[in-house]
Amino acid sequence: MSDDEIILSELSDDELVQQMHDDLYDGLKEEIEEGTNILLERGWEPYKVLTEALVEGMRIVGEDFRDGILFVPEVLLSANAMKAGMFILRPLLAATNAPKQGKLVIGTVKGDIHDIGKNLVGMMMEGAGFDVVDLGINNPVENYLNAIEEHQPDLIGMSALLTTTMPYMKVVIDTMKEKGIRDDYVVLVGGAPLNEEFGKAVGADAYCRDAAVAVETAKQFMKRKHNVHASA
Ligand code: B12
Repeated sequence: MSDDEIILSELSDDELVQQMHDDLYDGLKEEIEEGTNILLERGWEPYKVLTEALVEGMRIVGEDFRDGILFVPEVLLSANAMKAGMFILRPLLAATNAPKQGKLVIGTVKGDIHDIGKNLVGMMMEGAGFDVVDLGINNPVENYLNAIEEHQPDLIGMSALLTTTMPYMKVVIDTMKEKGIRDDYVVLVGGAPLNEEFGKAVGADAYCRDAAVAVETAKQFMKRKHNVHASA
């Protein structure tokens, strides 16, 4: 072992989180797994590990990708490392014994293969007591319609990370309108290039900035739904 090799378990919490940002940047999957486990062993809440070590690391990757410092192959490695960390956290986030809330069908829209944010929303929703049907990436409108028919969800979630794919959300919502089923479901949309205004423009019920907001918003809609049923 060389003198300058870093032993993750010997770092302080702050140093370790910093190191994990670097390791995520360098796409080092095993180091991310190890760092995630160390923070958990030190008593960190899974959500804190997720946001402070992983999501923040990916934010930095995103900046350098945007600025042309990192390229697709490198970002793919970062994404794989991030997913390895998320894989460890997923069962912990899901094991909260939250009361059953409802069902969500979620997918990334057609033409778009970004799935980290969608997966994260799915994980957090599971943790909050929702059943989650994950349609994966690159979903044409038919996939959403088939899933609606098969799973009878309460909520539909659509994710898009590209300015070129986000308009497809309107295609899905408009098709639901044409079929007369739009108002039977709560439609949530999200993804880095979206905003509140866009959510309104495509006819979604809500745009959610991040997974935590998605959970809160979904819960509120479920509460409203129950109240409507109770007073009907
Ligand atoms: C990782 C990444 C990739 C990876 C994806 C790996 C994977 N499995 O997902 C790879 C390398 C494959 C990739 C490819 C490309 N990418 Co890319 N990618 C990114 C990057 C760096 C990070 C995205 C990410 O995972 N963020 C972390 C997660 C946690 O955040 P999030 O996705 O925003 O999700 C949160 C919220 O938005 C919200 N949310 C998300 N979805 C949903 C859904 C619902 C229902 C709700 C309620 C909430 C919600 O909650 C999430 C959790 O808090 C972004 C940079 C950025 N700023 O976003 C670029 C970025 C999105 N990519 C970009 C580009 C251009 C591309 C490519 C076209 C590059 C190329 N030349 O090939 C391809 C497109 C491929 C395709 N057809 O989809 C651009 C898009 C620019 C634009 N204006 O459209 C960005 C912004 C980078 C940049 N600035 O240039 N990319």
